[in-house]
Amino acid sequence: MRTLLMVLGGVIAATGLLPAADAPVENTTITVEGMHCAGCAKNLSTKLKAVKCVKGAEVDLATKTAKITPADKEKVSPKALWETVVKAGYKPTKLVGPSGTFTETPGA
Ligand SMILES: [Cu+2]
Repeated sequence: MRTLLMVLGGVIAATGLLPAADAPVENTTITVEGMHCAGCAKNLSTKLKAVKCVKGAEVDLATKTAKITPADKEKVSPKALWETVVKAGYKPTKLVGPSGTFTETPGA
């Protein structure tokens, strides 16, 4: 099963449906546990938008993800985003962005 998934992933990447592995990642996606309703999602979105250099933040309650878009040519601190989620009262479990992938508070 695992091998099949890897093959499928390769086919999808080769057909260009997904960005190639070396394409620059600009957005940051955070997996967030602990949101219960649309109010939670809106609250978190507002707080993430207030972080330095953030242009947009879309929080999806169903998929438990927050997608953060940086302002033009700016780099958003993964640590600042992670801490914003924690301060808002939710639990970040994974952050994927230009600086890498984190499953605990990023160092900078
Ligand atoms: Cu709520």
